Amino acid sequence: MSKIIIVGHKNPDTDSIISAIAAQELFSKLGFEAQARRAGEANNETKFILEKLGVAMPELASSLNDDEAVVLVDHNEESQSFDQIDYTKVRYVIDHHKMSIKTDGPIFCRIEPIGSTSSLIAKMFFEKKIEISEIVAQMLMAGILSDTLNLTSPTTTTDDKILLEELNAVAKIDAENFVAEMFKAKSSLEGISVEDIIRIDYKTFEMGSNNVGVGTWETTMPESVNEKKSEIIQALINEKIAAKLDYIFFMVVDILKQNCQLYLVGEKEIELAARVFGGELGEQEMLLPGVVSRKKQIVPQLTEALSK
Ligand SMILES: [Mn+2]
Repeated sequence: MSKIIIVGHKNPDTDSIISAIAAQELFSKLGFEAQARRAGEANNETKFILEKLGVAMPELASSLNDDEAVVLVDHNEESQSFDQIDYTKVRYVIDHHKMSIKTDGPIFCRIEPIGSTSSLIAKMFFEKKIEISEIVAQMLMAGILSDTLNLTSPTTTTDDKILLEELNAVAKIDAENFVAEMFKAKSSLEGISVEDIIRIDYKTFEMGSNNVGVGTWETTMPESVNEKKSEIIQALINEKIAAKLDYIFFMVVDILKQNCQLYLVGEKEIELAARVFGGELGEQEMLLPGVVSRKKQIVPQLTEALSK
């Protein structure tokens, strides 16, 4: 039997790393030789969770051997996969983003509009009646709480809430306390450069004929990021030029106040944001009350406007 490599997206967030580790347990218990990998440096929140639970960070994904097949978690867009991936080796996709994969033959595919990929992995454990270890149950709870911003993001579904309760029957954690510690770690700028702030949760998208970069920084302390705003804008401009992007945006998401300051690096971005979101314009930024989700509240709206 071939070996399977399970990997999330580049610039991995907590959900991307945790769903890979949990899927490793799932596929191992289903009889596969499975290994979780990561497609980049983990963020401070993910490092905090794995350290707290005593779980090793997966190794970086690298070139695939001939006998290795791939399970993609938390993404399916080729531009978001690790650089050395060979898409002909993808056998399974488990994801909660829009489908953009094209394959030569049939593959297994589980995509649902649900709050996190961790929720989907939990669902698969329960559906297949496979026992979840306490530590994986704890990790999956962290993955759900992280990706749904403690069940406040508009991406949150009833399933996510039910799955959290089912998981906690095994995990037995104080979720409120845990999530407060997670968000504190997520908001920490310790050891984080301006380039890191942009890169840590950054994705590029094809919107019509445009290449668009959208970075996010979720925080309970937006002031600490705003202090570096001019440096961040300059770094975004550099990235826009280096990656030959048509537009670049950056969201500073206030997890507690549930809003987003959308940084706007130039006239093009200001014009587009005014047209699409129509929020209150400040100095190279727009305040968007109630907006916290790139996937649901930013990317579809920009894509629609740029596809006309
Ligand atoms: Mn996710």
